[in-house]
Amino acid sequence: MDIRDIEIDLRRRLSKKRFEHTLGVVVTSVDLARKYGENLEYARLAALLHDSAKELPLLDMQNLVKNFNLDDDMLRNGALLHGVAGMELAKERYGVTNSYILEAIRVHTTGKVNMSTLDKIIFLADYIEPNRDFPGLDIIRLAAKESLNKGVLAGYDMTIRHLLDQGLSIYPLTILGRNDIIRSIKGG
Ligand code: DGI
Ligand code: FE
Ligand code: FE
Repeated sequence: MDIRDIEIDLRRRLSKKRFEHTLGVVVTSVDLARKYGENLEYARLAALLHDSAKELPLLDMQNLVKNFNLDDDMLRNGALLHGVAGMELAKERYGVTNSYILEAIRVHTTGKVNMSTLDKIIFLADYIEPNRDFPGLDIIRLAAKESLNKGVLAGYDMTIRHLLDQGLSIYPLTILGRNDIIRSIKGG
């Protein structure tokens, strides 16, 4: 499916709020791609599809990922699972084959160790897109202007703080991803 048709399909499938968030992530990802030297079309397509599975019932998400060996924490939580499910939907429904793009969709919620530039751009744009507004967001926006890694670190910090405040579990990959970014920043 070409990108215009994907956008039309998503406009129909997603709630207004989620679709507007998606368009915000597209604009912000393209800006970040320009700033940090990533392919603009990859950024556009990954951003457009990053939350494509977010509003599916948990059972549908689980069905999409049935060929993967995922742990129960991931499988029982749509807030985590929609990245992997979104990757599968991008393949099955929208015909995306580029593994660099698919990976950025897969890891956009938790991040991972050794994120690519595109992974970081989608992860960060998801926080700072213009429709987002929560206390502390200005810190992430400022960090994103300084460097991609500093922006991503500020995003991790915000998520982990939020999870702690809400008494929620922290998915281990989130911690490993944050440690890895700190290592990258220290190493230059
Ligand atoms: O899909 P979005 O709302 O645009 O953003 P997202 O994909 O970053 O998802 C945010 C949700 O994911 C939010 O409810 C918190 C949850 N989340 C992110 N990291 C973790 C997490 N939940 C758990 N349990 N553990 C995590 O490490
Ligand atoms: Fe998401
Ligand atoms: Fe999102």
